[in-house]
Amino acid sequence: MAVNDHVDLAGFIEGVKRRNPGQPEFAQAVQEVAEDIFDFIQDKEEYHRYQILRRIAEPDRVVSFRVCWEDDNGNIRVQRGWRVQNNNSIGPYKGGIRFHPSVTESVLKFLAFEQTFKNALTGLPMGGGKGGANFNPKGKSDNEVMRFCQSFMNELYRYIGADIDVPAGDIGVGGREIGYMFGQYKRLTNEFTGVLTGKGLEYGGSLIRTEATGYGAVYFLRNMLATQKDGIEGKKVVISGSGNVATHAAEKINQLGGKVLTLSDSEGFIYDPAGISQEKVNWIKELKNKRRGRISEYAKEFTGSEFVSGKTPWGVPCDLALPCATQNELTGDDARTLVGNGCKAVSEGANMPTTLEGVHVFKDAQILFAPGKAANAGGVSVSGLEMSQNSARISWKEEELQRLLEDIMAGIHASCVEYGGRPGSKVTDYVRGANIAGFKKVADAMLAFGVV
Ligand code: NDP
Ligand code: 2IT
Repeated sequence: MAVNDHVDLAGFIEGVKRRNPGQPEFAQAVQEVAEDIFDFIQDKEEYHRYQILRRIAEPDRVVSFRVCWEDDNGNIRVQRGWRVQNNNSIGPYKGGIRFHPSVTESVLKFLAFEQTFKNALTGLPMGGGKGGANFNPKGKSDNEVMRFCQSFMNELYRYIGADIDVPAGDIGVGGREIGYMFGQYKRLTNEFTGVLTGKGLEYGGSLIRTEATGYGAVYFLRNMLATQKDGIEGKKVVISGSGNVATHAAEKINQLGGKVLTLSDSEGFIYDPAGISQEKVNWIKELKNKRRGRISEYAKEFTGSEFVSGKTPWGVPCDLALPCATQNELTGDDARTLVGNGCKAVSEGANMPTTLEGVHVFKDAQILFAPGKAANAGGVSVSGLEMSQNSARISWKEEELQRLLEDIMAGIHASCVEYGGRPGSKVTDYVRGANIAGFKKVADAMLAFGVV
């Protein structure tokens, strides 16, 4: 067989697995995209000839480095850090940094791959990247987190820059960590540029960046429901996670008249039949961001609620579901339970929270299902707007940013509808729509560059 003969989908996935041994998350993310792209490019010879999907699924580079730091007891600790620069065809690499003990090269490669399509969907000029370390910030003092962030940046600074690669937050990386990393970058380079997003408002951050991912996921949900002449008001909503994305999704659901029944963390979920009101969401933000506590404490604070240890919330009957914690937190069985309980729509606040089997269950049931690369793009969109503000050395007003965020989410929804039609399906296939619309933009830029 000549090297560039077309392989079928199974052969392609087989090759991805063979070239990336022990990287199941990466293979899963590529498969989810390839299932739609193979069909789309069937009659498009150029995409085959130039091996576009094969090239997008091979990161431009993966940098891995040692991160040493000293804990409060004087012990020397050694972690591993990475930056995956997946594709910069439509703009500088852009994507978050994750600090969590579960971080591996596979996880960051899947996230950087997904980010490439997500960023293309926003319509802003951003390529795809992701980074992180297998560092566990839980239980660490402020000083330990600071020393870790500084040591991480001592190596990362060589690979990033406002026009090269612009990291931001993700799991375990919020305003505090971005502050420490930006401070170290500035010290090392003697440069004040928009090299990170999610910065504090005092030093170049953008209004509504903190809220944008959770709010955006709910705007996307609202757009999907509107296609069925439905809305969020009066709906019962199940949300997982209790971090940045989950709490702001809960906040927006409350503002739009829905009732949030659950939130969770890695130890279990809380169920509050009275609804997790805005006042309660504020209490959780304080618990998580200031006291760095656990979600189980909620059940002790609010009578009538309960904490269910070691379980995810998908068994609680609901109209709408927003997985906002982490990858593969919603299995095929969970998806069948949700569908069986009459759930009408799912909007992924997290990246790849639904397993491939779960995605197929939602597609087959023809419920409204928004994949993370479309639904959670609000965060990186406002990051893109933060980059523009930094370049122009101005700060836009909140109203303007809110309007832009809603517009961008509506634009992504429209792109998914444009490319997500499926014969015999009564609803848009948002997975297919997002994959094809994101792919097309990056692929066409790559064709323009020739073979590089
Ligand atoms: P946070 O660190 O603020 O919160 C993460 C939440 O998810 C916590 O409640 C955490 O619980 C839970 N969680 C993390 N890992 C696991 C796990 N292995 N099993 C069960 N629960 C877990 O992160 P974010 O809210 O920022 O991120 C949540 C998701 O949203 C991620 O998938 C992220 O990639 C995605 N995302 C984030 C964006 C952003 O702007 N921040 C943008 C787009 C997507 P615990 O405290 O117990 O670890
Ligand atoms: O997954 C994501 O889109 C993020 N963690 C946000 C990335 C960013 O650059 O704001």
